[in-house]
Amino acid sequence: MQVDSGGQNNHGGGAHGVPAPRTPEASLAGIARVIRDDGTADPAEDPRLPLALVKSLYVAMVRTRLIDERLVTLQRQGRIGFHIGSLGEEATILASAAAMRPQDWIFPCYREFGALLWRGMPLQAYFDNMFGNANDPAKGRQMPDHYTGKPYHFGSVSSPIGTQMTQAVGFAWAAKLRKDDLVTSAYFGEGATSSSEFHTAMNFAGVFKTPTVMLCRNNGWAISVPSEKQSATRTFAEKGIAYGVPAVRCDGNDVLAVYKTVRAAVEFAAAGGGPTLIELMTYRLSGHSTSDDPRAYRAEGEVEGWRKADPLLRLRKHLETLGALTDAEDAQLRADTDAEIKACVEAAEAAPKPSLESMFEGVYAEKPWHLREQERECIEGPRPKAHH
Ligand SMILES: Cc1ncc(C[n+]2csc(CCOP(=O)(O)OP(=O)(O)O)c2C)c(N)n1
Repeated sequence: MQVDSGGQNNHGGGAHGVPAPRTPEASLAGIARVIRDDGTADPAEDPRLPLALVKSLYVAMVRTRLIDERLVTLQRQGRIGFHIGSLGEEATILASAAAMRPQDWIFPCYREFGALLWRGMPLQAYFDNMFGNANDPAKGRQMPDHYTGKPYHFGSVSSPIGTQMTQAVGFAWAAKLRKDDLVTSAYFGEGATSSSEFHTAMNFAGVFKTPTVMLCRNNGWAISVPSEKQSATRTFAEKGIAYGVPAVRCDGNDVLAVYKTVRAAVEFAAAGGGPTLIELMTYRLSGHSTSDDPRAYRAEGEVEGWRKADPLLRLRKHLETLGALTDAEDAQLRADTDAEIKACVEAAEAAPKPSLESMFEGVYAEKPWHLREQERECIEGPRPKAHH
């Protein structure tokens, strides 16, 4: 795989510093895609996935979208503290997760709950995490959306930008040394390519040829920093060249193109070829998180343009051209998903809070004396002051 490093910068703008025309047309020009504007698949590019897989990707993307919307409402109502979602980026996340093999490990950024659900985490467990209740797999010790999924071969979300990249590369190196048939992937935004972890991970991956797929979701923004101000390179993919890592750019709103590109990188890694850097061109339709108001720094017109390139609309149109989805089926899917979400919210809200004792569990096999003392004071209150 080779990256086309010529031509325009990340969002079709000119030289560094020149305002970019931040439209889907400019961003996606000349980039590998499969689903054409009329909804049909380009026969020369079509990976010819089984229809059942394509439909299950649509179901998962709709589910992810509806969960996202519900969580924003819950946060606005003060029922959860925070949410960071994937509105507009569902194809980058679901299709790449689907392209990984079951034994492969995924190291998430923080927008990839859809990948965790794809891997089989029950929706209830995710909502338990969002409410931080006693059933939360992370035991209510983390912010919402800081999930963990060891049974699903899914690393824990780490807040510091970029840490998952070195984790993914280190894990892959260990697998390679042990001769395990295992590939890892790391998700990150284009802003994270400015972190030292990116450079450490890429250098290590390039030198040791680790079986790693580096998934850069170029969604146009790193909170309020536009992608064209993030780097002086014309693409983020071309950063791979400096590390001897093959790189490719792909239409991130085209579910079939993402699957095809990631699957090729997984097979390349599994065959001993080493890492690949994939720049998935997409757009963050929402704010950075529920703590952000993007109206303070970006034009609403820009967002409107990208709404028309919504990956869900594109996949729906594709399924319609195949005669594989009717309006009634789509409405039923949404109604069923809404009911599933509602039941999970009710159960998560009704569940007890984590116990005070649970704060002292899970680190030591045998609690040291000072922890036991702190636990007692925490639960019984401070000891009365000694009288001298
Ligand atoms: C080391 C570190 N620096 C800064 C932050 C604050 N921060 C959280 S998200 C973010 C932007 C990340 O943007 P990008 O990597 O493009 O990912 P996106 O959110 O767009 O998916 C920043 C600066 C952090 N979490 N960690």
